[in-house]
Amino acid sequence: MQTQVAILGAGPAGLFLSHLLHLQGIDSIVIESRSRDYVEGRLRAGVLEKGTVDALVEAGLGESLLREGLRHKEINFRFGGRNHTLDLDDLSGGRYVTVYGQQKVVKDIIAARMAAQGKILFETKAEEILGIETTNPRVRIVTKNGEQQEISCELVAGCDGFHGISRETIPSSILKTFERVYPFAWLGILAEAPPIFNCVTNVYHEERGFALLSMRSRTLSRLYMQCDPNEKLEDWPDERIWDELERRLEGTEKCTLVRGPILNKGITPMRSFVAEPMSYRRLFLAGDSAHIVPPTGAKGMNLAMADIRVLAPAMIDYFKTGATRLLDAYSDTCLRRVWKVERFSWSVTSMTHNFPEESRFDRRMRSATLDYLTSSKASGTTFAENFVGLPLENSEVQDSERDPRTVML
Ligand code: RFL
Ligand code: PHB
Repeated sequence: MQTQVAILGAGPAGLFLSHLLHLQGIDSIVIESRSRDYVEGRLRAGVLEKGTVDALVEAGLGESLLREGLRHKEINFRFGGRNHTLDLDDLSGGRYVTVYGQQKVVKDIIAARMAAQGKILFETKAEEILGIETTNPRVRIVTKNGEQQEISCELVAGCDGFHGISRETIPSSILKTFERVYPFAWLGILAEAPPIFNCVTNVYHEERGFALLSMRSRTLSRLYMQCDPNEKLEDWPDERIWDELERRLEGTEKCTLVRGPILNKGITPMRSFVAEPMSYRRLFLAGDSAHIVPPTGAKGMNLAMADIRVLAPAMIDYFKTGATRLLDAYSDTCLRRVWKVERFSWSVTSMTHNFPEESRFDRRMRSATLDYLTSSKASGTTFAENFVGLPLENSEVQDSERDPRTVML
């Protein structure tokens, strides 16, 4: 098989890239180890920054998103048993976030690719990327029948998530990784129950820790709470989950959850991770393959989409003009934003989660930080600016500033 761009992974990053390339007449093949049903049903993120929504709409992918997405101009923090609201609209100069499930974004893009006869190879695993230092890289794949094939291409996009194979293709002498694994996980549920607040609510309880109340529609709640990373789902029958969530919500300002059937449960470990550089010769990493943020802050998918908003124009410029300037600057351009978003996600996690071996003083500091956040315009503005989404970085990197490891040829 032959294509211009081989894309590993049909998550939001890989799919959006193949769609944007297609709009400019550039051919790609997406390789995805899972089935279409699995990818479309995978329950994950829900909060889209305005920049992500605008990019999807501009690319003709906004029909359901604009109809069904819930616009949130506020975010709540509940601590000390009381609710406090940040007015994102006011603090960020009229910006907001949109709640729309990641699996819907994935479904919308797959539908658009299928309608355009796009090539997505489901249940096909990328096993190895070969010849990345040559002008003709290849991806070795294995189909669901166990058949081995090669895809020959000009550029490779590594959008295969944290556990993919792309990142390891970068020689270990060049790849640097930065990581922090948190001493807690998130237990998340999707429940057929109307949300009790009409915006995302971060809850902090000094003894019991973090909880998050979000939603997918007016009748579906998406709820999370911090738990021990070694905890097993079997130990969390439905009633125990509701009881624990309610304990984290106790306080003077009453707030009672509506309990309903739990449709889905999962435990997600929490980490911060960055790989540098994000490109090597003809391989370009995007999304979770290059960086992970803890989900507090709701940034993972947005960051993946932001990478693609830099990568797609760079690839298009290369195929249209032969220029490698934007591709060579890709890693540096993305990493400036990545580190700022890593900082935000880490700081919101630290501000709202209990860590082992803390003193009562440490926990009271956390409540004081939240109090400052929700009562100071300066602090609220900083939070809002990050939560609605920082602007994309400019790709105009000077030759002298460019990381020589990322130069394509
Ligand atoms: P994905 O979505 O992981 O897709 C990678 C794809 O690559 C495939 N793959 C391979 N295919 C072929 N060959 C191989 N060798 C392969 N190895 C892997 C995989 O099957 C998969 O389909 O990465 P991508 O596209 O970079 O997208 C990243 C996002 O999925 C992720 O950052 C977000 O879900 C994170 N996240 C959130 N992000 C937000 O922006 N807002 C949120 O509100 C938000 N909430 C969340 C989240 C993630 C969560 N979990 C479960 C980790 C809440 C949670 C609980
Ligand atoms: C979600 O709705 O899934 C969600 C909301 C806010 C977060 C993370 C996830 O910080």
